[in-house]
Amino acid sequence: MTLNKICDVIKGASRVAILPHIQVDGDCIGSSFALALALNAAGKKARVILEEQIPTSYAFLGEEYQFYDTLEDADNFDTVICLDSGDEQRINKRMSLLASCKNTINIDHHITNTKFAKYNYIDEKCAATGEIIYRLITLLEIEITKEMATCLYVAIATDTGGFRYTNTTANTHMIASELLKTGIDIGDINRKIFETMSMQKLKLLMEAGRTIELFADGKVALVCITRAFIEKVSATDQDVEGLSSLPRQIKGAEVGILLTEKEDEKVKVSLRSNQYVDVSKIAMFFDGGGHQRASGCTLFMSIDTAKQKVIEKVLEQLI
Ligand SMILES: [Mn+2]
Repeated sequence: MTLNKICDVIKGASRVAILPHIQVDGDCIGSSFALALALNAAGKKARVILEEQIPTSYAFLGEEYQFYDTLEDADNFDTVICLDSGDEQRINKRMSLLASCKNTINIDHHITNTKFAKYNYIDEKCAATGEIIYRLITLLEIEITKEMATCLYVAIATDTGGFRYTNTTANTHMIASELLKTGIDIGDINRKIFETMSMQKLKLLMEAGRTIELFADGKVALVCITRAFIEKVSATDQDVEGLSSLPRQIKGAEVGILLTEKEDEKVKVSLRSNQYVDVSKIAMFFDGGGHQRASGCTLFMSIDTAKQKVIEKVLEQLI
């Protein structure tokens, strides 16, 4: 499937639902808002449909969205576009919108994407789905406004860790360069997305420091955040989200693991690696997915059992 074909399908669309994945991150929400702005500028009726609140750090990107639970005209879309979502679980309840829709499109950059839509465009060479959306808007010959550029910049900057991760390419910088030409305020954007944290997040960071454990001569670093602690400090999912890159920052660590107890017997596992361990293999073993350097899965067991199982698998991959 080429991006030109996706472009043709979108040109024929009139009422479009845009679906970012659950556990909203900067890439999926930035890509979704940018595409909605672009399609609406082209005279279509596009709406971003969510299942949960947007993390406060991304709230400045826009308010033009609707919650799935309050949707009344669910059958009214002729096209549904899923963004940055590796599998159906990431679309969750909103998969019902795909069932009743003529044209379904899936645009993503996860190598593990299950191609669950009618039209799938997956480019794993792109650092962010935002890069693909930039190309798509350009192909559609829609002028990229400052507002769209802000959304796309957030998408790309967050998935590349501020253009620091190795997924960043020359093309990533070329796109960023084009976005900057629209006059976006990168100082303000970067402060909002990278240099602002809630008090709850700071408390989580301190807890992470307290619970950290090292394995394999420090090559593996693990942090556990329990439900009880999350409740004690009234932390939200978004407060927990940003902790995943912390353990692998310890000097000597190759793999960093964050275990978050979501509910009793439900543990979210975030895996990150620095140089050579392909953590997507570990995530896929546990029915999760992701990239070589960043992936995740959910285990339905106690946090202690999850810890043992994940450590065992990570140590296997280390050899
Ligand atoms: Mn992404």
